[in-house]
Amino acid sequence: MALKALDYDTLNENVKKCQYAVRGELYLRASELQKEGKKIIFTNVGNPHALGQKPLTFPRQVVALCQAPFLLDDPNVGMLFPADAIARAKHYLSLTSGGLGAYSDSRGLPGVRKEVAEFIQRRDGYPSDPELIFLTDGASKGVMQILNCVIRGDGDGILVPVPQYPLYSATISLLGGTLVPYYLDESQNWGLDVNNLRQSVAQARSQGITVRAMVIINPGNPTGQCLSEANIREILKFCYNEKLVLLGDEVYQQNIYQDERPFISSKKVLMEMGSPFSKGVQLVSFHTVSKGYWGECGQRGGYFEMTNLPPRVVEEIYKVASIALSPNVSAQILMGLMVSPPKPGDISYDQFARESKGILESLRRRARIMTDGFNSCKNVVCNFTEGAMYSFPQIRLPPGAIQAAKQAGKVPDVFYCLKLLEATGISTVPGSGFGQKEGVFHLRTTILPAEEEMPEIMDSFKKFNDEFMTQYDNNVGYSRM
Ligand code: DCS
Repeated sequence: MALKALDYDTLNENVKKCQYAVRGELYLRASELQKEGKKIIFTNVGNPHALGQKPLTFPRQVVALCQAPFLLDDPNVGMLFPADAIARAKHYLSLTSGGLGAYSDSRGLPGVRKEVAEFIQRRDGYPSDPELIFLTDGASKGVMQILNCVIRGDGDGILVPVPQYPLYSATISLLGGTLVPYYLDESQNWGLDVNNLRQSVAQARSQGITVRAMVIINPGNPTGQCLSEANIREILKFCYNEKLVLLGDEVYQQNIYQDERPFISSKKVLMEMGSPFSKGVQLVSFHTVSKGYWGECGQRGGYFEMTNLPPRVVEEIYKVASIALSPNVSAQILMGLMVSPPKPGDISYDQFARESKGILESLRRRARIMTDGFNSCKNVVCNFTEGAMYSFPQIRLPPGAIQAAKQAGKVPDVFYCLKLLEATGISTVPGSGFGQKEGVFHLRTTILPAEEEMPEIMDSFKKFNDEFMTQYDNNVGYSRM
């Protein structure tokens, strides 16, 4: 039969190559099982509200009023909404060009971009220019826009940490670029060794690849490590020497569960380094409303800030953003609220502080419960989740299990995760979806299930795992560390 214009055989090859494990085979099987009536715990996506996290009250009040501005004219509005929420809704509506139903500028509302710049300035202690901040539909769209501007073809390489969040590998495939991996060191709590970077770049160059940019994810997904200031400085120096644009994915900056290394932004470290670095290194930093104690994934709000990009490049990025007309306006308002939340003395401050603190403290406890739970299991080792929303235990698979996976036509960690899903309803993502060293196996789970359900989930994991290990155990030839 003749091929259709758009048949699988005629599909863009880059689309076929692109893989996105977070919604891959495991997720599809979990959805099937759910339809069959099995209780599934979806820990495959960092989607806090889907696992029961309640939205923060104040921002939703403001957005609700912006969505339904006629409520502002209702004489009873003050009985349902606090005065500061009413005032903020009026403020944001005044920044729009016709409320939430009107497109904004393609870079986002100037008033919100100004609030983002003020936030960055307060956070880092260095000036930030609203003209260099673009609001986006989630951080994902920003990352895609910037990679689109960097990648000219398969001769262009992007340094990406392995393990990594597959937004990067998938987008690089889609855009026809080349992913240049650098490995994080599991035995050093997923630390980043600049010597590995040098080796990766040298190897890529020997294959004729022009390495153009480097991605860091801080705190890390799926690995959960928080970079030290010294490490970020080394990375920035490396980018300066090698002429690389640094893409700083900082979407988990609020999600920190240790006190030794508080979050420090790449922008702040760069500014502190002074000349020639502060004027020389090109940096694009990303943030979102999807993470932190907000967890507003479905709202799709994000921004990126550009440092040391020439005005003509910024103009071109604006042009490309303009093709999509406008980022989602209600999420721009949420972003405005995230960067300028209620302040001490405001009517809504106490409630806002109580809610956000409650979520963060619980996440910190959950990070601990998960890591300890995994480390109590047979043949499982797990670094502590210092930040972000994930636990990434290594599963040391016995040869019998690797053999059984082969027979089933599955990658070993996919085999393990499928068995886990069937036995317990826990839906995870196999480590192979993020990249890992050859012959080493992991899984990723979020730390997001409700705290009161955690002990039961970890018990059921342990029961499954220990039985699995006993079933396949013959005490020799384990997958290596
Ligand atoms: N960057 C990182 C490191 C992420 O983990 C995510 C989402 C994003 C960017 C994009 O988020 P938004 O587009 O929503 O701003 N993390 C996915 C994940 O691993 N699980 O859930 C979503």
